[in-house]
Amino acid sequence: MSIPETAINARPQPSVLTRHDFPAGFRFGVATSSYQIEGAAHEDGRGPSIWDTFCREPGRISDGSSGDIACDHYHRWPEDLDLIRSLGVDAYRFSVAWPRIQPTGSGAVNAAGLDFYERLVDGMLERGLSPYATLYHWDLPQALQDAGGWDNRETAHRFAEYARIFAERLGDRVRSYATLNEPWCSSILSYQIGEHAPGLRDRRAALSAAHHLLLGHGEAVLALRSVVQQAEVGIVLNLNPAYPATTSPADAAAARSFDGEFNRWFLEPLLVGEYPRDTWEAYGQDVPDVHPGDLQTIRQPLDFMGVNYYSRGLISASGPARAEQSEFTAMDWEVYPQGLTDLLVRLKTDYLVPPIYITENGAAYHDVLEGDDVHDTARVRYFETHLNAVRAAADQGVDVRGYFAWSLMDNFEWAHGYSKRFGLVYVDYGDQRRILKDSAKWYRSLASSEARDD
Ligand code: IFM
Repeated sequence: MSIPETAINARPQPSVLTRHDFPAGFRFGVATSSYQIEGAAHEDGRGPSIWDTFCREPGRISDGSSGDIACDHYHRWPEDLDLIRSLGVDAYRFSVAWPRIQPTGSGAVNAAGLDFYERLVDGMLERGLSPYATLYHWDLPQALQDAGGWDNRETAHRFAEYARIFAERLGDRVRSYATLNEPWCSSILSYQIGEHAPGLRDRRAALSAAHHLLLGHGEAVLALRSVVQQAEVGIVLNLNPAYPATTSPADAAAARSFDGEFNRWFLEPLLVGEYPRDTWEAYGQDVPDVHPGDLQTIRQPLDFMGVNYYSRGLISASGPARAEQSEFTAMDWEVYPQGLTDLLVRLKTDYLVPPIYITENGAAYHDVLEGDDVHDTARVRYFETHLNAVRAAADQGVDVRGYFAWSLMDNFEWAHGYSKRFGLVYVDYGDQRRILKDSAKWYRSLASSEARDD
């Protein structure tokens, strides 16, 4: 869809949404992840991760880059926390790099790694920001990959051990823990589709990885709760609601099958304690080796469910379809805010779902830096329409507690390198300057609006 010239030239407008449009106590935040922003890949005892390895393999990353330097957040974190504070938000969702804490994924702990996250968390608390920690956002220690990665059941146990180590040090200051970010990506996208590290194309290995990720989640929940009595523990899923492209029964069946593989394969073990039967049968010989007791371990009571929403799946019997009349982002993802309302209402209707946080939502666009400005009108509209979608779900009784914009700043977008910009804040990778886009100013006007007092 083309955007009118007048909209392109418009100057930043404050948000018409305010905190009063959301439930009492609703939290606004921004999100990032370790490998995407930290850089300092070889400093202070950090061990190599699967992404360090993957980035060095020719052809894996579209611009040939890596997270070696990224946004240099490892060194610039005080300014970055000041920046977050200046946006008026309540909370910061960050992730912890496992190879900084345990360089080989097991055994010896690297004190300098824990020290870094302690400084970071203390810095948040000093600025009045609540830390929302994610323990695994894809940077698996390479040594564990060498032993089979998530295809190896042992990795689940190692993950729980690492979660315990982190909580023993930071548990007096970090209350909110998400175990995993988007296990669909770290299993299917990484072991079956081959687009993410370790870049395999093996469905059996992918389903085994997904099972061990979920098992690691369950074991980590137990470990976290045993260390931090007040812990609020959850998991973050990327959910992609599926819509049939037409009213034909064949498209409806295809959409149901997509939903099984993408959404229910993760939701149901976590919330029901079973894999979805239709999808299990469709996977045939490739299903994972589930040991007695695994599903009980996986189905831990959760304090929250993190939902990452970007777009919907429009599905036909012959594969993904495209709604040509729609607007698409620079990722070629359809802008479809109604999907977020539908998804949230469905989670409430179909499952005994815990309170929900939107842990990621945002869009990449082709931003243009003009002096000290980026007039990212389309991104402002994306945030506004999706926040309205969250509000609509809350009005329908969904217990949604907060919203984290993805992302605080432009960063390393995995296989796309630095070619896709998701930030509220523009990063000039030449000199690491941070420049507020119009969307950051818009979000600030919302987050800085007067809080509800009921
Ligand atoms: O950048 C990623 C993030 O790491 C996980 N969720 C989706 C984002 C955009 O692709």
